[in-house]
Amino acid sequence: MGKYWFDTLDSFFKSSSPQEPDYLLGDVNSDGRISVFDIAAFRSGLVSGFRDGTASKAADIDGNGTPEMSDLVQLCKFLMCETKELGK
Ligand SMILES: [Ca+2]
Ligand SMILES: [Ca+2]
Repeated sequence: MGKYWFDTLDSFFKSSSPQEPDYLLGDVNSDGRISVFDIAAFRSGLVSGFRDGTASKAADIDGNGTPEMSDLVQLCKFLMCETKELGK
């Protein structure tokens, strides 16, 4: 394939790829992974407010728009391997 097709396909895949969220669901402290530290960050977020909008979105496990106790319970269950996926 020539450069034309490469450019055409390249722009096609770039334009059609779904928009990646700028946060990882459950990664409340934004360190790139889901761990027990996120539970601590979640608890302090519930008590005194989340650090920023990204932390708040990462904490909203069930996606209902509000990080709340039920989201924290889901995160705890995920970390204890009681559930395999978050947000399902
Ligand atoms: Ca984390
Ligand atoms: Ca929620």
